[in-house]
Amino acid sequence: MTTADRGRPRRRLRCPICADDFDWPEDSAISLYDEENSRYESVDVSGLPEIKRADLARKGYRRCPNPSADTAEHYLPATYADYGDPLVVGLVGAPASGKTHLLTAMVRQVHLNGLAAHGITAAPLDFRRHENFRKQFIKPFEEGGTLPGTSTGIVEAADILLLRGPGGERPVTFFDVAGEDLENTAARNRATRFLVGATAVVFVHATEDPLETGQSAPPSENLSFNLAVERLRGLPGGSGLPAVIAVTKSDRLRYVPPVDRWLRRGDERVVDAARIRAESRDAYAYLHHVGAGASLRPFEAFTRCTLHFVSASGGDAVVTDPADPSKKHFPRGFRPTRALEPLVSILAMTGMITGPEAERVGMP
Ligand SMILES: Nc1nc2c(ncn2[C@@H]2O[C@H](COP(=O)(O)OP(=O)(O)OP(=O)(O)O)[C@@H](O)[C@H]2O)c(=O)[nH]1
Ligand SMILES: [Mg+2]
Ligand SMILES: [Zn+2]
Repeated sequence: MTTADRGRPRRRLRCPICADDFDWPEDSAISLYDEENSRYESVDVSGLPEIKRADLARKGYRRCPNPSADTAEHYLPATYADYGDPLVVGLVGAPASGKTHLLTAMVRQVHLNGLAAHGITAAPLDFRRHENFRKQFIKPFEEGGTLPGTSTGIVEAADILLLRGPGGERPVTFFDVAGEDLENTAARNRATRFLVGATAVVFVHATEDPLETGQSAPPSENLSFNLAVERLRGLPGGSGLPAVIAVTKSDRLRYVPPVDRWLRRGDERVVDAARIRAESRDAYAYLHHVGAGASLRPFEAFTRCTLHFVSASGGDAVVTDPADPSKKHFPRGFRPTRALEPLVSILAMTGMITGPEAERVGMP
């Protein structure tokens, strides 16, 4: 806790992990993670000088009180309540649609200062979580390997960052669960609880590989989108949630107009509402044309929604070892294209990027 925080009214927050609302505790106990014994230890920092207390808080955690007592013990960064309203961004899409690769490309680029053109800088807010994300996802991806499918039953956030920009300083939590969980209709499936606390959603639709023969037509239903849309719309203010549809694996369409034009633009340096509307119109037409109208549900359901052509890897993965077809790598390395654009639209729609253009993003 920093000096500025003391004496201010208790803050009510929603935990991104269990989705419970609670008053952020004002006491000066924080938990530090003991790597050696793999456990959190509570430390009373009240007797320490301010500078040391702030330093420990930045590295420390707070156990979520989880008033509903419905989730296993979990911790949030001790400074989670020190900033503006938290953003919670969830990815939704079918199994193998490309959620994990897209999130990895996005988070990596954010850390490489990819949002600088929009006046936004990033730092990990949860150092342990980010280190884990880096080791498990960013590093193997940079080395050209494909990432494994996400295990079912994940309830924890993938990464928690702190973004600083014209719209203030806000924590951003990303959720990436298994597509199989997102298609599960069991009401008590905990892995999709993040939807209750989500403040923005990235719906991920994968383009079909035009080179693969004998492939079935795209399904006329998108179960993961449907379930998430219905659930989100049932929440108070749900239809006002900013949403984006990321048409990923667009590298497969790199010679197909008008996708080729969008991909060639690379990362954008300014937010231009008319340009985003034009890309959304093209992506809408593409999905409609290939019979993937079911993937357009979020566009109909949410008042602010943009569509983007993206590629996390820049190309298709190939089998490394014919004896083990599950092992694949990207032969041309890892070249994300426009992977940040869905996040930029979300940041514009949530007020992290400010100005008249940002205010018009995703408006009908
Ligand atoms: N061509 C191409 N292939 C991609 C891209 N992103 C992912 N893939 C391929 O799609 C496969 C599935 O991607 P994942 O990111 O694991 O998909 P997911 O949606 O996280 O899947 P689950 O975790 O099972 O729900 C990967 O193994 C890659 O081979 C992309 O941008 N372009
Ligand atoms: Mg995954
Ligand atoms: Zn919680």
